[in-house]
Amino acid sequence: MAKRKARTPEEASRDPAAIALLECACRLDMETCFSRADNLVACNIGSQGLCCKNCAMGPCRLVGKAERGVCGATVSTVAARNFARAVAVGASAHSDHGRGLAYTLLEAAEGHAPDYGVRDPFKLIEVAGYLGVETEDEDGERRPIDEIARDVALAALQEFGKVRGEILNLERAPAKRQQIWHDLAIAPRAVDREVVELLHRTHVGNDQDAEHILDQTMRCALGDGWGGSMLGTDLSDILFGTPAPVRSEANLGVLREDMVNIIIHGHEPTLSEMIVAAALDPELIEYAKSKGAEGIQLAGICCTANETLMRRGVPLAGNYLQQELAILTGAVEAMVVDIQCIMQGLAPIADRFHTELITTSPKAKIEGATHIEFEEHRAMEIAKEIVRRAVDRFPERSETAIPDIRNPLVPGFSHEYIDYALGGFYRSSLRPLNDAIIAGRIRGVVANIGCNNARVCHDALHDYVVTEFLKNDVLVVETGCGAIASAKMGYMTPETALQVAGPGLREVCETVGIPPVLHMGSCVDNSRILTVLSQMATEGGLGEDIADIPAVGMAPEWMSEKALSIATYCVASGAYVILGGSDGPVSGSEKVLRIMSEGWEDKVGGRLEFIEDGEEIVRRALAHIDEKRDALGLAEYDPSKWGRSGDQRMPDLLSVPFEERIEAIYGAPTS
Ligand code: SF4
Ligand code: MSK
Repeated sequence: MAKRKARTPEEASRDPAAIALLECACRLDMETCFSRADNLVACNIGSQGLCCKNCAMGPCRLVGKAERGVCGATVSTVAARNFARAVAVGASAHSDHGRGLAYTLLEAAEGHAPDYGVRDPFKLIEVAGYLGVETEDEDGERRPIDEIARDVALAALQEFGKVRGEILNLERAPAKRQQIWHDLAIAPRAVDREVVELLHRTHVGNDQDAEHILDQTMRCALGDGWGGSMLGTDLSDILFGTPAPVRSEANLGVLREDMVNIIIHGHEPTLSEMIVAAALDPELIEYAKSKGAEGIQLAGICCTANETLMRRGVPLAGNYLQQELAILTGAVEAMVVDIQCIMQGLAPIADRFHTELITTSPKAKIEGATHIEFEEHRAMEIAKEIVRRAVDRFPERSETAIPDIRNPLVPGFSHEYIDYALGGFYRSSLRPLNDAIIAGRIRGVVANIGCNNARVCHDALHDYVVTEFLKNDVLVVETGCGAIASAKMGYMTPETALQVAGPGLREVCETVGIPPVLHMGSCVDNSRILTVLSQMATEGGLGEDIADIPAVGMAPEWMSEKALSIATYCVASGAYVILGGSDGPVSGSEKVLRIMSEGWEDKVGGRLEFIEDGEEIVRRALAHIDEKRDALGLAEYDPSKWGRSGDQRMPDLLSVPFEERIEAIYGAPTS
């Protein structure tokens, strides 16, 4: 098997905690995804989207003189179909997550899941409005919350398979955007229907026009963004609370030598919320003490981490490429996983330590792991059982290698909180953000999202592009593993603005007291970014559509099919999106690359590009932001106009310990 030269730890990651553990892996002669990426050279044909295995006459590899498959399918058809299938899978993953939350809300509202309830009734009422659920009875009295919750859950479930009509949340987009979708006939009807139709179209002998396949790909992805994912976010907020700033820490140094460490990993907040509660149970803490530990420490990986961080302040152990490394610390008693982005490589590594790998979802078992299936109606009982099992492992722990590396952060920027931060309770609005962009204090907005990829130096592209955008007065909003990368860099505290941000962005961050990089949540929470962009477009002064705003979306280290779905729904919503780290999955077809860039720009105002190099990503993103500013008739970006109004107390705050700094900015913590 072809191999490439093994990278040194410093070449494989730019995160010092990851580097320390990669050195540890070398010493212990343990395989990780980093070494597997070195040992396994990616298939050059598949990586360009040129291999079709949609029927048993293939696989057909369209390279060299082979311009058509056995059935006659062309390079562009094959590349478009491969991309479409990936988007269908990504959209399914997000949307099935959203559907799961609708069932949890239904069970809770009907009294079958006593450990859950409506945590945010205001959000429930708001979402009821979007889904056409009455919140008052015939006499104008507020209906009981559980009744509204049940009807909201049922209305949400309808969105997946309704017989007629369109996804209701589309009406949350600017009017101009809705018109574009309708004119092009790409407004999604029901989430499941668009996925099924897209897969159907890619069957052998069906849709064989790349542009036509990609139109349905946009429709399917829109069903994810404005359907499944948006419902996932809304229903999570209803069940577990709408995020607001909390304080926490990020990186593997959050693991504790003297405590039982439990890592929660995956995507759904349903079980992890219960584990957070179970870990605070005095009886279980006493039980941990009886085994020689000081207590129980939870930490998260991937988007389960982001969900519990945003609402409960549970610290981040790390992002996607750190899951195996967490176990390598030797300090993890249990890694509890649910769905998505969970490496099968965890099982052999857990086997070498005392760590119990516990799968919990009926949708995701891993050979070699303990499976404790999660059931909503006895959620807390199961969560306690899992915590107890972790505690039982503590006495088996031997040598540990926890890197003493962690950074403070303030996450929790739901779109509701951003409104509040900018305008206060009485006039919450995005007006100050629009005004700052119009004036040129903020040059534009970048949404930096998405994964890590073992073939790209871990966190290096995230860190590079975010640093450059901050220096250039670009406000950065983040979700997913990109957000975790910035958290580990220390970019998510308000005082970061003083050290890194350009002069205009710094003024805004000082005035409002926000970090220059806003953590907006998990992968499904990219729907929060759609909401912010829609609000910015309707607020006034920045055009009338998402396509008019000086904003760019990017996933510089993407790897998952979900990232392709996110990218596609953002483009179909009018955004310019860059996927980094490689030439992209359709690089074998010039025609498909053109359809996704110029073609989509003509149709929907957004474009998708694949750019390997960080400097080029930044250059094109800034050029796009400046072009949009110009088209809006805004002042040319000129940083020399800003930066003379700094709050002199802020530098002083930098000299006091983190806890006191945060308290000075956000007030005393609530228990
Ligand atoms: Fe080959 Fe056509 Fe079958 Fe694809 S669908 S494997 S191109 S014969
Ligand atoms: S977890 S999809 S690696 S962002 Fe949402 Fe991270 Fe990408 Fe998974």
